[in-house]
Amino acid sequence: MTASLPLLYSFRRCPYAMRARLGILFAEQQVELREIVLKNKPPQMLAISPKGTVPVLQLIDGTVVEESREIMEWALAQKDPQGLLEAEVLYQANALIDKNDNEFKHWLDRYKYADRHLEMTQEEYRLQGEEFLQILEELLINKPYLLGDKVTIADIGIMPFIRQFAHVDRDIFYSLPYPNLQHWLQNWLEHPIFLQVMTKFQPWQEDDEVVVFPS
Ligand SMILES: N[C@@H](CCC(=O)N[C@@H](CS)C(=O)NCC(=O)O)C(=O)O
Repeated sequence: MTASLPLLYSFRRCPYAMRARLGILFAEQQVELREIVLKNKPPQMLAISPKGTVPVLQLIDGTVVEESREIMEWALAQKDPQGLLEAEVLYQANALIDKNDNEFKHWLDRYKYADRHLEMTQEEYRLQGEEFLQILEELLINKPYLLGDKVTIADIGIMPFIRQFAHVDRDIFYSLPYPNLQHWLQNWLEHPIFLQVMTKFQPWQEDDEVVVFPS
């Protein structure tokens, strides 16, 4: 049987899966979506991607794309009406996403789960994470998006992680001296594409009807 749409294993609250879904929506692509539960991953997903992380995308030709950045890039390579992958800023966008994934995420996890990482206090973890927030704040001075007047892959690749950082303690986040970043995040949280990205789906079961995303 030939699959008619690429198949995306996803988890609503995972920031990596959010960036993949953002990429798919900005690229005006459609996928078959299977919502998973991390504690009970479907064997069908593990069979194509034994490393067991979401998101995982299986293309119609069977190719498996199992890194969120590659899923965004695959989607936008199909169609990129808003120019998120525009060459001019791509190097800078990738450097920012690298910093997010390789440095900020480390501090974000510790800030969020400080009770599991007792080497430093939660405030110390937050302050480490804030070094990245300061970089973003500077970039956003007089600009609606991280790299200028237009949305790029950096915005959609990083936004879910800043959301997660903010949601550890919203009162603290919105009291910090990052007005441009707070405004940027707020705009994303209200963005129609982000709202669509956060649509709730029941966890997939084998006999379920196909869920097409976006529908
Ligand atoms: N480098 C991967 C990381 C994905 C990742 O770590 N996803 C988390 C959920 S947010 C996961 O699936 N963790 C496996 C688990 O908790 O069992 C990517 O960019 O796609």
